[in-house]
Amino acid sequence: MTAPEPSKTLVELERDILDKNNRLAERNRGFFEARDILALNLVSSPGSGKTALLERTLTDIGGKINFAVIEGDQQTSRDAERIAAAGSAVVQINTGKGCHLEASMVHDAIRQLQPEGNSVVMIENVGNLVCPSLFDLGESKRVVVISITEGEDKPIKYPDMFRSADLCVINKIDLLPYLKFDLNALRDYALQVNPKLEFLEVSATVGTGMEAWYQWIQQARPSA
Ligand SMILES: Nc1nc2c(ncn2[C@@H]2O[C@H](COP(=O)(O)OP(=O)(O)OP(=O)(O)O)[C@@H](O)[C@H]2O)c(=O)[nH]1
Ligand SMILES: [Mg+2]
Ligand SMILES: [Zn+2]
Repeated sequence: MTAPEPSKTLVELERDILDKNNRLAERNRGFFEARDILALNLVSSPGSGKTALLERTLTDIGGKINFAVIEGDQQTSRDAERIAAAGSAVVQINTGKGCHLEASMVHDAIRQLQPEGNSVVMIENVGNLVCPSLFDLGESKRVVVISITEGEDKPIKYPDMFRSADLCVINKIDLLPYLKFDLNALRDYALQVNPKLEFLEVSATVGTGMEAWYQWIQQARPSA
């Protein structure tokens, strides 16, 4: 017996999903652009310190810049609770079995958050170095966070994520004395897949390098 002919191949189904996502992403982008909002999509493997980076950012410059945060995780509101404690408006999205945010989810979150004109919307994606790279959320810029406990070779193992990012934030540099980690090798690997990638080195918990991150945010804002 032969299997029934599927009406669409997997590749076609995947293309349909991505096409639909791209259309919705453009709507989100239009919303952000019309209001001079800087929207950042923070992507990384689990535990690189995305929420820690956001917490410190909100504490340090939340008084100067209007922030709104969208938190993506498979389960729990733990990150949203941390962000709320740091004083920002936040919406938590739980993706359940899903392993990335999609433009439609961000669209719903924007409706709830109603971010003000000229604000900065931080979208913390689900910790996953693979498929978040495929899904445009309508962000202005994509920021890949890598912590130095993950190894230098991640950019060449997960090239799509580093290729699609505008900025690479290297986090946990306070741990450099305890690890065998070659910062130059990480940069070289990342530049192999994306010669235009920018880099910042920070420690979200100690605070090292955060000033440069704040300057990068300021310069990326449409009003800058
Ligand atoms: N030493 C050190 N630890 C850090 C730093 N940033 C974050 N951490 C720790 O790393 C762990 C994970 O941090 P989170 O901010 O939860 O990471 P995340 O990327 O938001 O994690 P997911 O949302 O689960 O993907 C926590 O124990 C943090 O305290 C840093 O700069 N230095
Ligand atoms: Mg987090
Ligand atoms: Zn996924």
